[in-house]
Amino acid sequence: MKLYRTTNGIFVEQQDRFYRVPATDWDELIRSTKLHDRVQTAASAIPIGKLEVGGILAPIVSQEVWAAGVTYFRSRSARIEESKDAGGGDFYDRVYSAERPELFFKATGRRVVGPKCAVRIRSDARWSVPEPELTLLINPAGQIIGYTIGNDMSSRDIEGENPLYLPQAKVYDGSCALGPCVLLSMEPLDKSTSIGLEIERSGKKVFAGSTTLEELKREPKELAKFLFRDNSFPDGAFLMTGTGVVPGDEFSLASGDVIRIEIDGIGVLENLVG
Ligand code: DO4
Ligand code: MG
Repeated sequence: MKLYRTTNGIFVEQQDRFYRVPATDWDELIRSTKLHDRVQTAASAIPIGKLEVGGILAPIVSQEVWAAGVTYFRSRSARIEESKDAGGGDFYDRVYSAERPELFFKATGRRVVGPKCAVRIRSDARWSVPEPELTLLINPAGQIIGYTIGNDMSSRDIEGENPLYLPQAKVYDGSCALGPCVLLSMEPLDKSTSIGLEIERSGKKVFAGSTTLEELKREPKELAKFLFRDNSFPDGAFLMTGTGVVPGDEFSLASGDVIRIEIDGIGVLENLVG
């Protein structure tokens, strides 16, 4: 079942049919210990026409967004390379194999954009990339209740200059996109699940790459456990699980680019660079 937050209310999609979920408050629904039952009941009523669904919004209101880093070998290698002049390479190598993962604060709902909306590149960055990431939705009890698609927009030159600049490279207005829906499931996704990224410029594909969850070094459950250690989330939280797709060092995003991220079983998250 896929849960959508839209301009016309909350809806669930099951087997290509849409149903209205009788809830008006997104946070209340996400906090609910009966979430799956409530949504399942909604999906056994009469389906509605697709047009009634309205415009799709990012699936977030009061949830914080956090992110894990250096969880794929490709990310480790890219960070070592970008920070070699700053002496940061060793940190990335060490965190890749340490028991404690890298977890950082990424965004509040206000900084997140939904499908088809514009993500931003920083005005003081010269080297910007999207990071396509499987993103967990975790309830206040620390249980993974679903999955969405996330784009962890990043300023690689700022991050590479000094690892202490990470919050500035990662957290700014329009630095995160989530959506289009939450695939509700308490079960882990199959390791063969693929995460694809495509970037289009003036109608031409300028980058395409993909990975699978097989390449993710850490278990989503383990990442969620670390996030909730001595940290509470009364409205639940999103946790981006890191990127395994990094465009080559010559590539930087430009205004007008279209970013398309596809994850098997969830859908496609498409955003324009503003
Ligand atoms: O350590 C810097 C950020 C890493 C990250 O965002 C990723 O690996 O996805
Ligand atoms: Mg990332």
